[in-house]
Amino acid sequence: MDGFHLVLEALKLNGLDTIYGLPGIPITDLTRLAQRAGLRVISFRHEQHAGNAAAAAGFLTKKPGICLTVSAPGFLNGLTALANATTNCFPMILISGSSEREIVDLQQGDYEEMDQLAIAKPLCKAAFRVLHAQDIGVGVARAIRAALSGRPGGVYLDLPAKLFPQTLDAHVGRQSLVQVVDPAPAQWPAPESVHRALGLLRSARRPLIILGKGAAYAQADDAVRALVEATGIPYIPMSMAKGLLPDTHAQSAAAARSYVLQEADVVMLIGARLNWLLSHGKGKTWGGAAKRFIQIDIAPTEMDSNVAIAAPVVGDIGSCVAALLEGVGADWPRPPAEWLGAVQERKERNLAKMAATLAVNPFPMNFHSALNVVRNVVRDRPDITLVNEGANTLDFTRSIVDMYQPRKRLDVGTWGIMGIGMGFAVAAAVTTGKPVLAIEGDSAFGFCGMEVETLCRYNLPVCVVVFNNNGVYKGTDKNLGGGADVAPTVFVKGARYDKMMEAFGGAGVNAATPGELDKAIREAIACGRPTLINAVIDETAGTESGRITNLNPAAAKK
Ligand code: ADP
Ligand code: TZD
Repeated sequence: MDGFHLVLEALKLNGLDTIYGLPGIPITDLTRLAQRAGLRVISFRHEQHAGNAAAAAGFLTKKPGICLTVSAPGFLNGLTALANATTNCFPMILISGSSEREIVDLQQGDYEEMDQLAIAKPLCKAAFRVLHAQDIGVGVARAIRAALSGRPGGVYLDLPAKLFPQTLDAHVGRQSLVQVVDPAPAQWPAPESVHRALGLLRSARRPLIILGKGAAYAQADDAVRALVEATGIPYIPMSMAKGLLPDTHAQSAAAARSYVLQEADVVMLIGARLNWLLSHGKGKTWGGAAKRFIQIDIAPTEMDSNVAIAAPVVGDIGSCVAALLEGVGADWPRPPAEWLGAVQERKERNLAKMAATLAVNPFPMNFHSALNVVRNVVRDRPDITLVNEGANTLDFTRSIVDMYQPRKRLDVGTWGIMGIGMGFAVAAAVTTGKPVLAIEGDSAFGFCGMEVETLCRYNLPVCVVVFNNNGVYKGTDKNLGGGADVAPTVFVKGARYDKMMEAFGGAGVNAATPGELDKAIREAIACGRPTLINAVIDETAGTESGRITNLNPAAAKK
């Protein structure tokens, strides 16, 4: 048994049956042999998108997604995805071939020479190198455990070219493989931490629950819902936790988000960090007043990272929520009626405002009129996965399009990274076998657009909608120097992104009205053929940086 087969058998033994990658020296044969061994190999046009697919597959399945690349440049292309996965707490393993250790370490100039292990280390949870065939089983096992246990994240596995032709007696080889037992063991919270949290929650006058993508990842959907419902506490979902409970749930306070963040006195975070997306738990967003926080998280060091956490509950979300539920029981007091009434009033007012905005039908379309179509499609097909990136396209989609099922929304996540769209869409289609709708800003799409060929090659049921407003944020900026070049944020006007999909045999549609957009999306979903819809959006619509204009240094502003 040679190194190639040992790697593949180690993956298979652990139920890892799909490789997202891009072939070349020294892993070309690994991709071929993988297909022969019955693994699914999804080959991309650029490693970053293969890596993004692996990361999304990890989030969706709770098994590490596998990305396979060649050495140095391919490895570096995959590294952005590995770092992004780690930042988002998605489990993935980047496996890269590497060149001769002896030559790399003496810097003698090998083909694609690079000390990949050293470079990967600070950007992921763990990094391993296997030098001997008999260690492949252990290497893969360690990578799986590192990716899945505790806070999930990215792992790098370095496989030098010399490893693959090494052979072991087949029997010895098979015995060297490790089937990982319980890679993400349940971590029960300490009873006193549960007691402390319940005491604080009970004392609240204006309690709030925030669900994060950690809660979505944990796949403890029924328990999370039961806890929310048993306490009667209003909740808001972070972006990728949308649909964990249906966005139309009576207790959702998403439409009154600013109000509840400002007014709440006790906030229970379930799998959400107090990072920039929650204004670090302080300041104006939080009403300027100190809140008392309960935080449920598997990472003990997450506590107090921004503000004091009054009641940390450390453990996996399934176990923590189950323990809290037990303490809540059937006679838990409803939150004060005054609080629930105030939240409800704000919510109704904002929903009415939104309905009025969505009812306007301007020409050209704006974000709202186009997204009203998407909103209705997802309402009718709640099982589709919605992938979303851009600035305005992201922010408006998040607030306008309701989600109804867990883990059906994938987006730019913790970094706000552009270019995840096509990789995430491929992973969603491959892992769910259901249609995918990717709502993409025209700039965002440009980071990964070549992967439409991948969609066509594997005939994946992905409908990409490019919100084309002729530029980054919008298409109306002027060159401040007055020269002939367009402004840095402006693209070719009136571009036809739909033609890109047609070039590879998929369907391309240009949609200028909500009616055309609705028809095109529904047809794409019904027939399951890769489709790209160029949605023509008013180039004056949108604001700079979408909702995070405040993070944009003012110096460059006109
Ligand atoms: P969001 O962006 O939705 O606010 P974050 O990515 O900031 O969410 O936070 C996710 C949190 O969930 C991380 O702190 C991570 O440690 C935690 N987490 C991930 N998986 C689990 C799990 N199974 N159990 C408990 N906590 C988890
Ligand atoms: N590069 C990377 C990898 N990630 C980024 N987030 C950016 C650059 C900066 N950036 C944003 O934060 S949003 C965005 C960029 C380039 C694109 C916004 O334009 P869009 O969306 O066309 O995708 P809207 O809807 O027109 O705003």
